[in-house]
Amino acid sequence: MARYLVTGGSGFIGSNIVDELLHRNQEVAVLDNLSTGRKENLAGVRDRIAFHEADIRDLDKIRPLFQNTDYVIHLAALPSVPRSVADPITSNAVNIDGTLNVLVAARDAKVKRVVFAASSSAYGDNPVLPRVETHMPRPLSPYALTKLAGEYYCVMFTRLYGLETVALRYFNIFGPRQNPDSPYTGVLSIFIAAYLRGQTPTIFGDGEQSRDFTFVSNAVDATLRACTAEGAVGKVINVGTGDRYTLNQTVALLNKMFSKQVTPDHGPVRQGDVRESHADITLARQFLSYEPLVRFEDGLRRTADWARATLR
Ligand code: UD2
Repeated sequence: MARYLVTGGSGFIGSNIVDELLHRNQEVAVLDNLSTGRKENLAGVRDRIAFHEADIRDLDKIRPLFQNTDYVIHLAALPSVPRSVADPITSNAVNIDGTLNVLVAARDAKVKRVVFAASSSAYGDNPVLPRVETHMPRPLSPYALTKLAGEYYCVMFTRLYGLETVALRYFNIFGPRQNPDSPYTGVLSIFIAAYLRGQTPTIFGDGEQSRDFTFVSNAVDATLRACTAEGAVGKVINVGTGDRYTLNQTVALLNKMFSKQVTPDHGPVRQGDVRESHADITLARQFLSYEPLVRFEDGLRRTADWARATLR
């Protein structure tokens, strides 16, 4: 049994990782300030984990939590491109300063490895598709830049201090527990909630922007593999599916799934928005033996089932 510390473990991706770790009989501690994470996400496992309410911006407070830890899965962050455009200073403080604190605490506690949730947004408007990790990053938003800085810190900590790190560039993760009621959540959770509540979704732009929407269980699997995979240390690795869908295609799928004929409203293109996104997952296959097991349409169905059972 190994001991895992999951920062951001109350969040959407974090709580899914915690569930899987417990399923694998691992020991789990969660560090979360509950700013975007929710206690309900851990309600079913609360008595099986150690929960620490703390903010990664507070190094003195988080330091002791890293003692006797084998693996740190660092997900705590302020996600969202538009949030970062509205308030770049807070996104910077949490995502960059906070990540630096996590790395310092992990280094000093001599943890075996840190796996960092990086983001596909790092590629920005680089015109080449699919995205390969060697492509030049061209961040378009403060959020993208903060996630890229986090990766650079990870790679640097491996070189400078010998702390094992792996940075995973998650590509638009979606699935159960992605909160549709936050304005800064992922588009699919917003759209599914709109279908269920009889509301009209809004597409920002013409709907021809594309994403490599990745069901959360694929990201969970890749992340746990990254904790122990030999050869992944010091690397930046895409975690996606290798497929891409436009928002218009997504709406067509949802219309079919819900047997509706919804015509979305359209609004202006979001500032800092990426136009196309599509992962090359060769490195993940090579270094993590990763294979996306749940494809987009299946993931969409599972997410809709969850939303149906959960949402009001
Ligand atoms: C970025 C990253 C993603 C992750 C995420 C965290 C890219 C390509 N992806 O997601 O990997 O790090 O940030 O926040 O940068 N939209 C609508 N209507 C809505 C909501 C969104 O049309 O009601 C559009 C939005 O303008 C965008 C697309 O849907 O073109 C996806 O938006 P999102 O917020 O789900 O995720 P995105 O791509 O900013």
